[in-house]
Amino acid sequence: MAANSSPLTSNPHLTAWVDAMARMAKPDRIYWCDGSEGEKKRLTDEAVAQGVLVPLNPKKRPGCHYHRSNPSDVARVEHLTFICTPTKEQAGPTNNWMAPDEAYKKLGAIYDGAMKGRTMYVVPYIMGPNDSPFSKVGIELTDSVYVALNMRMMARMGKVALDRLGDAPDFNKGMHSVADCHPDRRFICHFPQDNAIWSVGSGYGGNALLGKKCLALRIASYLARSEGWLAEHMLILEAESPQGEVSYVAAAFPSACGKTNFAMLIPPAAFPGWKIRTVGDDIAWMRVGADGRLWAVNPEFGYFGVAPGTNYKTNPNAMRSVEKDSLFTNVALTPDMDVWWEGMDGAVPETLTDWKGHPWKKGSAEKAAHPNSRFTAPMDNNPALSRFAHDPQGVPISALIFGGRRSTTVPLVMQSFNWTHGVYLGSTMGSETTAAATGAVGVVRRDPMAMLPFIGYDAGSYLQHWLDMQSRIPLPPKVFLVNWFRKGADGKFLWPGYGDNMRVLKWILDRCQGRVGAQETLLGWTPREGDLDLRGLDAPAETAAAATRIDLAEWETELESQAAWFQSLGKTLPVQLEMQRQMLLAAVKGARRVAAK
Ligand code: GTP
Ligand code: SPV
Ligand code: MN
Repeated sequence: MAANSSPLTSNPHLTAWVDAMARMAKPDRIYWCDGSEGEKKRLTDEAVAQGVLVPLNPKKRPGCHYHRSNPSDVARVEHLTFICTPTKEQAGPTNNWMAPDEAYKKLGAIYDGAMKGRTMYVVPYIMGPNDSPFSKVGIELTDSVYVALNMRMMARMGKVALDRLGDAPDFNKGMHSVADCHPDRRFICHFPQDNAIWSVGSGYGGNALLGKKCLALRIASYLARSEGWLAEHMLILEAESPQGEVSYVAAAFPSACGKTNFAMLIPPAAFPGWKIRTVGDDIAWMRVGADGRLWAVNPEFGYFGVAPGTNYKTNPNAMRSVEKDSLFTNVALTPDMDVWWEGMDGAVPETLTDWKGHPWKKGSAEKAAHPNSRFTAPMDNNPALSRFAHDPQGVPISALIFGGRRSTTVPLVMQSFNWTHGVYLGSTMGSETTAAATGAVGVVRRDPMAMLPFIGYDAGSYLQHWLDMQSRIPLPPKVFLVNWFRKGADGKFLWPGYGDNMRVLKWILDRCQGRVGAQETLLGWTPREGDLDLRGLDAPAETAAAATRIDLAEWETELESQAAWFQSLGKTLPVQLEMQRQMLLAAVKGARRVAAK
C-alpha cells in the first residue's frame, strides 16, 4: 500500500482518518487529488485505458467523454438511503433510519477489502465559493475514477480545499466504494452527528457524488436548522429587465421537474431586452444578510443535468454548456461517436448504440438513452452564467417558488397570502414521480419543498424550521406556487413551458414590486385575465386560461387528500400547517355549498 500521507497537507485529523479508511478498504494505491489540469488529463487517460470512459468525437465534442453505468445502477435509490441519527425519531417518518453503530458495522463489512487491486482517490472539495464564509469542506474517498472526475466538475476540487481546511478537524468525512455494485450491497448512509457519509454499491450521481445530495442537502439541512439558515433543492436565477433592474429568485421543483431548464431560460421574442442568467441549477444555501434580506449561494461548481428532452430549442444554454469538456452518462452514441438522446434536435438517427451498449434502430420500442441519463458540465461553460455565480456572499432573493409536476388541480401560478401560507404551499406540494429515482414513475407523492428525499432529519421539524425562519428574515421573499405540467382532456400539456415560463416569472417579479394586479381566490392570489403577459404566445388563449384556472371541486379533493400526508408526519407537524389546511378546506366547502344553491 502506498503512503497515506500527502505532500499537499499535514492535517493530522485528515491523515489519521484516511489511514483508518485505507486499513478497512485495503486499496493497492492511494492517490491524493490536487485538482490540476495535468491530473485531469492523467485520470482521464487512466479511465479511458480501463474502459470506464470512452472519448467522444473530438471534432464534434472536444474534450468530452462517455460513460455507461451498470444497468442496475442508473438513479438515486431512496429505499437504500438512510439517516443514521442516534434515535429513529430524529430521522423522522419520511426517512429510512439505521442506528449509527449498526450502519458502521454493516457497511464496514462491505468495505472490508473492497478496494483490493484498486486505487483509493482522496478527493478534497469545497461546496460553495472558495472564499465564502458559508462554504463547507468535504473529503471524499472513492475507488471510482468516474466519481473523482465528476467531483472535479461538480465541486471546487483539489489543493484549494486542503488549503482552505488547513489543520482544522471540521471536514465532511465521505467514504465511497462501488464495491461489487450489487443492489443487495448498496447503502447510502448519513451520520449528521459525525459529519460523515458512507456510500457503497453504487457509482451513480446522487448516490456517489457525495458533495451533492448527501452533503449539500442532507447533512447541510441538518446543520442549517441548528445554525438558522436553509439548505434547499432550489435553482437560483438572475433576471434583468429591459430597464436594467436585476432580481433573483430561488425555485424548488422535484428531481427532473424543470430546475435546470428554468435556471437557463431564454425569454420569448415578445420579451425583448430581458436577460435570464444562471446562479445555480439544483441547490441553494440561503442565509439572512446584514440588510435583512435572504441571500443565496450555489454550493456547486457544475451541472449534473437530465439529458432527455434537452435541445437547442428548449434549453440552448444547456446545449452550449455540453459542447466541450463534458461527461455524458447513459445516453446513446451515434456511429460517429457523438451523443444522442430522446428529444434532441434534428432527425432521429437511423442507427445508434443504446445506453446498454446494444445496437439500436430508429423506430425501436426501447429508449436509446436512459430516461435519467445525464450530462456533467462545468458551470463556467454556461454562456448565461451570472457574474455572481462565484460570489462569496451570493445574491439577494426576491421570490421563492415551489412547483411540482401535477397533471391536474394546481394552477400555472399562485401567490401565497403570507409566509406561513407559503410554507404550507411548499409543505403540501405534490409531484408525479420521475425516472430520477428508482421506482414507479408518474405516481403523485407529497414532496415538501422538493426535499422529501433530501431532508437530513425529521420532516415535521424541518417544516417548523421553515416557519421559524419568518422571524429571522426581516425582509422575507414573497412565496409562489407554479405548475408547468397541467394537462388538458387530450392528455397534452396546457402550457407550452420552457421559455414561455418567462411570462409567469415576469408576473412574479412584478408582484414582488407591487406593479401588477391579481385576484384573491380562496387558495391564493392568481393573475386575472390580462395580468399575465401573453403577447405572442404560441397557444390558444383558452388553453392558457385552462392552465391558470382554479377548480374548487378538484381543490376539495386535494385538500382532503393532504390530511393523510400531514397525519403521516406525526406529532412534530407544526400546528399552523394543519390549521391552514382546515381553513382552506372549510372555505372551499362553503363556496361550493353556495354555488350549488
Ligand atoms: P434534477 O437534475 O433531477 O434535479 O432535475 P431538474 O429539476 O433540473 O429538471 P430539468 O430541468 O432537467 O427537467 C427535467 C425534465 O422536465 C426534462 O425532460 C425537461 O425537458 C422537462 N421540462 C423542464 N421544463 C419544462 C416545462 O416548462 N414544461 C414541460 N412540459 N417540461 C419541462
Ligand atoms: C436529482 O435527482 O435531484 C438530481 C440528480 O439532481 S442526483 O445527483 O442523482 O441526485
Ligand atoms: Mn436535483
